[in-house]
Amino acid sequence: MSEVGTYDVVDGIGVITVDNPPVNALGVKTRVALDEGFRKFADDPSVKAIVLTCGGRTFFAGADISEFGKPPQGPNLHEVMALVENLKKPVVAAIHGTALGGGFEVALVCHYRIAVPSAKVGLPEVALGLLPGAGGTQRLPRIVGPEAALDIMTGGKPVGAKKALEVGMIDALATEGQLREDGIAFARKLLMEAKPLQRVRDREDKIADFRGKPEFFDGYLARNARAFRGLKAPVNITRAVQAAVDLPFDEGMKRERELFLELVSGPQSAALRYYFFAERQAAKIPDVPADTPKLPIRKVGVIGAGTMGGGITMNFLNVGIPVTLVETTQEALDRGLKVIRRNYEGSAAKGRMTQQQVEERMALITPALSMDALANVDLVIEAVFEEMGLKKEIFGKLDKIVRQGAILASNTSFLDIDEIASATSRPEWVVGLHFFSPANVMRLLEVVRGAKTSKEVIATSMDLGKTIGKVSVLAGVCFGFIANRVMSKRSLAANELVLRGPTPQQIDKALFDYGFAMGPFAMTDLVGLDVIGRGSGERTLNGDLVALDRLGQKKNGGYYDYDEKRKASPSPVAAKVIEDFAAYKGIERGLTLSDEEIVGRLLFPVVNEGVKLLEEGIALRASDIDVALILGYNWPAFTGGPMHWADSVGLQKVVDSLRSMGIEPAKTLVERAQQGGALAK
Ligand code: TC6
Repeated sequence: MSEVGTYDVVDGIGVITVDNPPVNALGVKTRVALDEGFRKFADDPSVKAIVLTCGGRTFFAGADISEFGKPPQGPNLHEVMALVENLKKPVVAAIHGTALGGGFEVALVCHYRIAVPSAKVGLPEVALGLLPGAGGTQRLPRIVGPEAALDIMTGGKPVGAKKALEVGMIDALATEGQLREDGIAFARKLLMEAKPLQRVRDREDKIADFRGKPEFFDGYLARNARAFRGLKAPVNITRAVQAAVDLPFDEGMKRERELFLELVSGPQSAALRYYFFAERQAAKIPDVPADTPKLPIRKVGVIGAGTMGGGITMNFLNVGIPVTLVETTQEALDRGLKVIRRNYEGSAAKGRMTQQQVEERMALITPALSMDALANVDLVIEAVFEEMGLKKEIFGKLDKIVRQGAILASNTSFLDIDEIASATSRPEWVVGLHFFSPANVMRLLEVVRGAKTSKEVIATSMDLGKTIGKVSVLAGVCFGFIANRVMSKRSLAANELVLRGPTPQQIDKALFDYGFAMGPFAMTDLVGLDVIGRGSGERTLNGDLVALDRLGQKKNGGYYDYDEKRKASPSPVAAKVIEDFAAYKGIERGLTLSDEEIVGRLLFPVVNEGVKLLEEGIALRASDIDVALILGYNWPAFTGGPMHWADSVGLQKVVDSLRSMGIEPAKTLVERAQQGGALAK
C-alpha cells in the first residue's frame, strides 16, 4: 500500500493523486504510488481514462537528487513510465507548481498535459550537470522541434504555462484552483471525442527535417561555445537530441542512457549536485531555528545612491518593495536615479520588461536629501564609502531617527559590524547585509552577524535574500567576511607569482581554462588599476603602472595593451614594469610552471583561508564558503567551489603544495589530510 498515493474514481475517470512533501520528488515512495495507481486503474474496467495530479505545493519536481549514486530501490521509473505510455486509456497530467526534470518527463509519457497558468514546466537537469535521462531528450524534440528543445534543455530555465502552451509543451490551460475538476473534464471530453491515443514517442513531424544533418548539431555547439565552455552536460544533451532525430525511438533512448550515465558518474555532476544541496543548506543556522519570528519588510531605506546603493535599491523595486533613497546632494541623487532608470530602460530595450514596468518600478522610489525620511522604514541599508568614522556617524544618527523595531544594516565589505553597531543604542538590531557588485545581478547576500545581532534580525535577513532572489550566506565579523577575505588570497598569490616569471597572460589563461570568466590581471585592467591599488601607502606593482598613467582598459592599458576594440595583447611596457619591480623587491625570476601548477598556486591559498574561516567560526560550514564564492565571485560552479574542489584534488596535495610555496597550512587542513578526510561533504 502506498503511503503517498490516493486513487479515486469519478464517473469512470480514475484520479491518481500523489502527495509526498516537500516537492513530490520521484523517490521510492512516489514511484510506489505511481506504479500502484497505474496498475490498479489499468486493470479496472470501470476506469476509462486517468488523470495524474499531485497534492501539496507542486507536481513532481524531479528525480530525488539524493538518490543518485545509491543502489536502486523500489519500482524503476522507466518501467512505470513505459506502463503509462502504453496504456490503452488516455492519461492526462494535471500540473500545478513546478513540473521539472523527471517530473516533466513523467508528464511527457502521459497522452495529454494541462496546467494552471501559474505552473512552470522544464528540464533543468543541466544545472545538475546532467541530461534529462528519463526520455526527455527523446520526447521533447518530438513536440517542440530540436532547436527549441535544445534551448530549453541546455538553458535549463523553467517555462511558464502560457509559453509552454504556445510551444506545445502542454495542451491546454486549466483554471487556477480547479485543476482536478478541469483534469476530469478534459479526460471526459477526450472520451467523448474518442480520438485515437497519441504517444509522444510516435510523433515524427517536428524532427523529420533534421534527420541526417550532423551540421545542424555541430553548428549549435559552435554557436554556443562560449556559454558551454568547460561544461559536459550541454554537449551530451546536444548529442542525445541528435540521436532522437537520427535513430529509432528505442535506440535513441539507449543513447540517452549512455550519455546520462557518462554524466552522472563524472565529477561535474557530482560537484553540481553537491552545490544544489549546499545552496539549500546555507539557509539553516543551528541556533536560529526555522520557526524564529521574522519581521515584515514592507518599506526599505537605502543610504547612498552610488553604484552599490543603486544596485541594492533595484533588488527591492524588482519585487515591489518601496525604497526611500537618501543622498547628501541633489546632484548625487539625480545621478543615482538616472543610472537606475538607464538600467531598467536597458532591460526594456532587450524586451525583458515593458516601459510601463520601468515606470512602476521608478515610482516605488522616494528620493530624499535627509535621513529624517527614514523614520518609518522597516530596514535601512547604508551603502556609503568604506570609512569607519562616516559609518559610525550615520548609525548614530539613524539610532535617533529610525523607529524602534527596524533593522539597521550596513553594506560594508570589510569593516567591523560590532564597531558600527556600537554607535547605536540598539546593537541587537544592527547587521551586515553585504551585496556583491553589480548588486542587482550577483546572487550572493552575505549576512554578517554581529556579536549582539538578535536571532529575529538574523532570521529576517536570511529570509530577505530569498525574497529578492538571492542566496543568503551567514558570516561572522572579520576583515572581508567570507568571499572577499578568501579571494584576497588569490590576488595576493597572483601578484607574487607574476614577479617570479609567469606572465599575466599565462596566469590569466590558466584560470580561464579552469573555468573563471577571466583571470586576475584581466579583471584588474577591467576594474581599473587606480581602483584596485587604492589606499596602500607602500610601493606596489599596481602603483608603478598607475605612475605611468596605465589605468587599465579605461586609459593606456594596464597589464595588457588594448586596441580600439578593447582587444587585449601582451604589453612590453607592463613586462618591463614587472621586471623592474621584481628587481626592486630582490625577487629572482625565471620560474616556469604548468597551468595546473599555476592554478594550485593561486587557488590553494584560497582553500587554506577557507579552512581558517571554519576554524575561527566565521563561516558555519565548508559548503557555505563554496556557495559564497560561486555566487559572489563566479567561481565555476562545476568545480563545486574551492572547498569541494580541494576534496576532489586531494587534501594532502593541497597541504604539500602550500608548504612548497612557503605557506603554513591551516591546522584542520593538515589533520583532515592525515585522516584521509574531506572539507565538504
Ligand atoms: C531529474 O529529474 C533527473 C531525472 C533523470 C531520470 C532519472 N530531490 O528548493 P526548495 C528539497 S534531476 C530531492 O527550498 P522552493 C530541497 O533540498 C531533478 N530533494 O523549495 C529542500 O529540502 P530541505 C530535476 C529536493 O519552493 C526542499 O525540497 N529537478 C528536490 O524554493 C524544498 O526545496 C530539479 O532540478 C529533488 N529533486 O523550490 C528541481 N527538489 O527543506 C530541483 C527539492 O530539506 N528543485 N528538494 O532543505 C527545485 O528547483 C526547487 O526545489 C523547486 C522548489 C523549484 C522545486
